[in-house]
Amino acid sequence: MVKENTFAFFLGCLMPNRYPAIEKATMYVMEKLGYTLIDMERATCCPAPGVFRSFNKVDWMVAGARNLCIAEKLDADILTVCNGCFGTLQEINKHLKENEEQRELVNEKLKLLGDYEFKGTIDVKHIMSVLGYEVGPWGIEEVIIRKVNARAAVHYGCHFLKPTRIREIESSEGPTIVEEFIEALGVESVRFKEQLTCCGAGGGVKAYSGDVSMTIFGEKMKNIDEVKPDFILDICPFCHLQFETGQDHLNKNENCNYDYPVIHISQLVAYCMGMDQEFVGLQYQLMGRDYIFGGQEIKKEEEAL
Ligand code: 9S8
Ligand code: 9S8
Ligand code: COM
Repeated sequence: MVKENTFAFFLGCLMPNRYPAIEKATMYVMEKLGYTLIDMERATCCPAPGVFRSFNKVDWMVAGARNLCIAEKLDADILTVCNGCFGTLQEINKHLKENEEQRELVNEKLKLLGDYEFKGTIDVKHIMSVLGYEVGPWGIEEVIIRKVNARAAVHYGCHFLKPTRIREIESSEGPTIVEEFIEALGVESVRFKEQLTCCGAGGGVKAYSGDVSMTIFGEKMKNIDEVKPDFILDICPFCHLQFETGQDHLNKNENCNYDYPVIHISQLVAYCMGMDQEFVGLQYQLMGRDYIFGGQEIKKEEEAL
């Protein structure tokens, strides 16, 4: 039995190295919601699904299973805030639970790495599904102290939803989990053309060809710009990186003039729960545009659950 209301917090690579504010915001949110987060000592890259899996599926599974074993030893389900990490760990976990032959193969190789054996005792969760399905829009309303009065372009990213058969999140073609949740925070989601396509970073594309990645991203930004949102909301640090650095790239090289704040779901929720803009990392993302998050104060911090 895994520990209740406890997660082994899988950091991945990007968040701790590039976006510590997302990490801090996640810890703030989860702790305020009554969850305990445990560090996963000696965890490595998940490894990134679009990159490692494409080269060697067995090695990808072994390295991923090693991370899963760390959480198994902690008796806790894994929490990730990244689509890529979720994609890898959820898929390997499911695959090895269901497939004895592959489990034996991976366990043989795991022995070479030390005291690791995949048993299949835990689950892997993305923070968006914890917020959307377990806490729920109904539950979050009780704990927020301010609502944001703004329109967001929601970017789901690929690995959270697909492959549908493996993820089992909800409809991968018409998802509503993010929209329904952020409505409770006072955020209106504005639909835009080809909303569910890739940001252009994943699948090794950004590393292999910056140009191709920016062509895909340029289309995405054009579609977002058509609906003029107040900010872009993501649920994945890699998409986050693409939206942040990609806008600068397009401005410098393609004569664009984009300046949309990019905000991860953890940051948005932390802000609504009362975390200081400065700590949540938003003073940087918003670049002085406090008004976006001015919002209405709905209750005092002491009154929130
Ligand atoms: S780990 Fe290494 S590159 Fe990354 S952030 Fe999310 S996907 Fe998993
Ligand atoms: S979209 Fe396509 S592969 Fe991915 S999830 Fe995050 S990065 Fe952006
Ligand atoms: C994207 C991860 S979040 S990967 O580049 O597809 O591996």
